[in-house]
Order: sequence, then C-alpha cells, then structure tokens
Amino acid sequence: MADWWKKSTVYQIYPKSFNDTQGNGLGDIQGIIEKLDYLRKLGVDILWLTPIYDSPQKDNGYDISDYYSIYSEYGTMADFDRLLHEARRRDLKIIMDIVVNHISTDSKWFQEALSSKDNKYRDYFIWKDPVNGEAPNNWKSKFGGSAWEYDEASGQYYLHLFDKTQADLNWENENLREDIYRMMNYWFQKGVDGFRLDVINLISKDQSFPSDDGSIPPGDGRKFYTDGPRVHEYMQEMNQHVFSKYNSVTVGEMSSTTIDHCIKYTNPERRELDMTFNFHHLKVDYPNGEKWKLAPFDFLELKRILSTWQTRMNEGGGWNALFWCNHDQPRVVSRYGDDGAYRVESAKMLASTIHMLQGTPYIYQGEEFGMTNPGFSRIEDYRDVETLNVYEELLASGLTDEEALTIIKERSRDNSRTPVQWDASEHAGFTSGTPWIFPASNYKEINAEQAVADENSIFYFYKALIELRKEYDIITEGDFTLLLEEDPSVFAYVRSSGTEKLLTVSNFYGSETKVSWSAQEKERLHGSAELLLSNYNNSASGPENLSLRPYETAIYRIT
Ligand code: TEU
Repeated sequence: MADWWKKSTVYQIYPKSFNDTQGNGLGDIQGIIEKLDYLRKLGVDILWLTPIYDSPQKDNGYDISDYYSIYSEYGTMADFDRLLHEARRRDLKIIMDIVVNHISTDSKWFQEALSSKDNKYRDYFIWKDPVNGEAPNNWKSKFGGSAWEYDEASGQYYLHLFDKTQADLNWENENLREDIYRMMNYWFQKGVDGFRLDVINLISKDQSFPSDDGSIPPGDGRKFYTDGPRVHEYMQEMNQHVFSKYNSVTVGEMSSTTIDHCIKYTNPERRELDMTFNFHHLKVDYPNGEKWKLAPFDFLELKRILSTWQTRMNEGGGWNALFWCNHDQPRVVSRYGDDGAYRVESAKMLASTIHMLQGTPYIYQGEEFGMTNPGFSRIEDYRDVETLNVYEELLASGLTDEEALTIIKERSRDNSRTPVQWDASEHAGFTSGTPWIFPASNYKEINAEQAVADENSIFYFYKALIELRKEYDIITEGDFTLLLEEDPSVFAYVRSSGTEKLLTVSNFYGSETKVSWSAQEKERLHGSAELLLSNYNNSASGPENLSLRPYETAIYRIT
C-alpha cells in the first residue's frame, strides 16, 4: 500500500540508553529484542534505531567508522538479524539512522585520505588550503569552534560542520555517492524498511565556500550551510538508485531549513524523501534563535509555527514528521509542560496536541510514560560532546559554573539520553552494571512497569492516540484550521473532511481557562460532538461552553 507510513506511529530507540542485557552499562540489541512485546503493547508500527554501526562513539554513534559493521558493545550482526526477525514476527518495521553528511575520522576512507593527497579517497572529503595562513573561511562547527581542522602533514584544512572527528563528505564526488548508495542498498537487502537520514540537507555545499556574512537573521530557519545548491538533485538521485526499489519509508532530518524546501523534499511527485523533521517549533524558547540562552517558550509563536507548517505542507503535497522529543532535545514535559504536580496531565496534553496533526508521529523512548529531564547540577554528570564543549565556551564567556550549569540543565542533549526507566529497581532496571550515564533520580516513581500497571497512565493515553490514527482517516487526510489564534493559553485546531470535523483543544498552562469561541468558530464547530479522548476522567463538557482545567486536553469528533 502506498504511503502506508501515513497511518503509522514511529518509536525512536537510542540504543545506548535503552536496555542493557550484558551488564556493561550500555544498552544493546538483545535489550531491544527483550522489549519488543512492550512496544507491540504500546501499538507503535515502526522502530527507528539511532546509529548502531561501528563508531569510536565521540558523538554516540553519529561518527560512523564502518557502515557495514555493528558497534561491538551493542552486539553482533547476528544479533541485528535476530532483531529484524523478531520485529517482523510482531509486525514491527525497522528504520536505521544513517549519517552520510560526515564520517568518523577513524574510518578507512579518512585514514586513506590522510595518507596522501593523491589517494583516491582524498576527494571523498573537503580539503582547502589555508587563506592568509588561516582557515579557509569563518564557518563555525555546530559543536563550537571553527568548522575547519588543520592537517599538518598535508598543510590543508578539512571541513567538519560538527565535531572535528566527524569529517564532512564531499558529495560532489560521484564515486562517493555511488559508495553511499551501494551501502544503503546493502541494508535494504538485509531487510530494513527505511532510513532516518541525519542532517541530510547539509550534504550539498556552495563550492565557493563563502564566509558566513551573518546576513541570515536569527530564527530565519536557514543557516549558511543548509539546503545547498545540489541537495534536491542528490535526493532525487538517491531515491532513484535506492529508495524507489523498495516499499520503504524515509525521513530526512533538517535541523535548519524552510517550508519551501521541505515541500520539495517530500512532495511525492519529486521522488525525494517521504517526510522531514524540521525544528522550528523547538526553537520558540531560544531567545533570538540562540539555543544557549534561556527564556520561557513563546506559546503564540509555537501555535503560529505548527499551524503554518500544517497548512503550507498540506497545500504543497508535503508530509511532516510530528514530534516533540528526540535524543537531541530536552524532555518535552519538562520543557513545554509541567514535570511536577501536573506531569501526567501535561504529558497527555502535549501528546494529543501533536498526534492529531497531519503527519507521521514519533514517540521518543520514555516519552510514552512521561520521563523528565534529570536535572543534573554537576558537569561531571554530563556526557554529550556538544554539552561539554559549550560548557567550556560559557565559562570562557565569563559565566560562573553555576550560571553555565543553569543553562545546560535546560538545554543539554543529555536530558533525553538518560537510561530508560523500566522499573523501580537499581539503575531503573536499565543495567545490572554501572550505567554510562545515570538515570534521573525520579525513576522509582516514574517507570514503564508502573505505567503499564496503571490504566490511567500516559502509556495508555499514547496507545489510544495511536489507535485513533488508525481508526479515523480525518487525522491523516483532513484539512487543518487553527482556532483561538491569539488565545494566550489554549491551542485549538480543527481538522476537516467533508462534514466531519475533529477538534483538539488543549490548555497549555496550569490554571483553569474559559474557552471563548468567536461567532465564526462556533458556526464551524456546530454539530453533534462526541468526546473521543480527554486527560481528565470526569470528561470535559461539550465544546460549546468549554472551561479547561490545568493542562486539560480534549479531542471531539463533530458530525
Ligand atoms: O543533529 C543535527 C543537529 O544539527 C544537531 O546539532 C541538533 O540540531 C542539535 O543538537 C539540537 O540542539 C544530528 C543528530 O541528531 C545529532 O545527534 C548529531 O550529533 C548531529 O546530527 C551530527 O551527526
């Protein structure tokens, strides 16, 4: 069936923190196999594994050193084959995370490239001579410092948009591209069902490598290195050489991009990708677009962004990946909800808000039972390369240790990388050894075992949302209209398909609020309303005279 993934829900697994069966403090493939029945119970359809390939783990696997082997601490290729088999037995599909913008400097390709300027792999990377004895331009790495690393032996710099151990690949080189497509076909022929493509909109660079002149305003969505001149050509070539040969699903990660490009990436007539992650809605708490500064999230801007992406992608024939959380983002219940008294209500509210939109929803491990940020207050508790680099930069900028840690506590990617809290036993049931990163201290109260035992838990609310998506075509096909656009607390939208409507109304804050529909909105919502799902047991009143309790959400079907 074409577009089978439009009614699917994806569950993201960060293997390193998922489930350790070897006692070495790291999650592993056998640990995933042992939780497949739990995931089947939740009702998800597709599992997205973040990179499990061989890697020196400088960026937790996003620095791949061998595309054809499994990182030994996670297990063997035989373990992976068993995972594929066990997942398929449970009608679970598997998509792999693939990183083809860059590769580890430990890789054979890079080591060959270092050996001589004439080596065939030299041109698999982006080498430039110094300019006036300095780096070729002013590009900055996403992880801090220059994006250029000097190689003494050859007297040249190589480009790395991320860590210096993650060398950017030169996609202008046709042999490189063919090697990448060959590798992708290998994994499809092993039986995977698709790919999440890491920072895929960065692979084409402006070959003049102009310095960043700062002309792109903060919050614009673009960066100097995004959506380069040949990126769509490469996507179409990749689709033709790989994806088009399989009943696959592909999602491109676009940390900075624009709606126009995402329509191009995902409009099926262009044969590029099936859907894209964009992050505009996860930057409304970045003052002036700056991640490492704190500010309350801008709720009206959040509503504007989500509704704009809904209407423009729908009009353009594009398709969104819908998500709040992933391994790079803080836990959404701590970020946009309340991880204290109203943790359960706000986690459910955030879930319904995103799951009733048009797109394919993604659940990040532990989100399904409301895992929170760990609140680490010592730099020794952090592991993430981005976090550790930024900590040094914040201190160097004059902040005190406490000021720097206050920011890191909210922004660090480690917020989502603490071990999954399976139960109340030591280390949250994640490992019998010493975990590579410690669990949040609340694991005795917040864990999967407790959630599965409680019919009113967040777990069963997600399960119900997943089932609604399968039952009602309006969720995948209906048009989107934002309501109460200027309301400072309520996010309300209606999906429409013929005379059928689906209203989702959510109070994003901890105080009761009265909903005041305009005359036009009352007219739009006229009809017989059935309450499909709410996060309060004594269900809300009908949509006409709605007063929403703290973090209350309700989904109505109106016919
Ligand atoms: O992340 C893309 C990226 O730009 C990240 O810097 C992300 O936007 C940022 O951390 C959010 O604050 C991808 C992977 O998801 C990330 O884990 C990798 O570190 C990065 O690419 C490099 O491969």
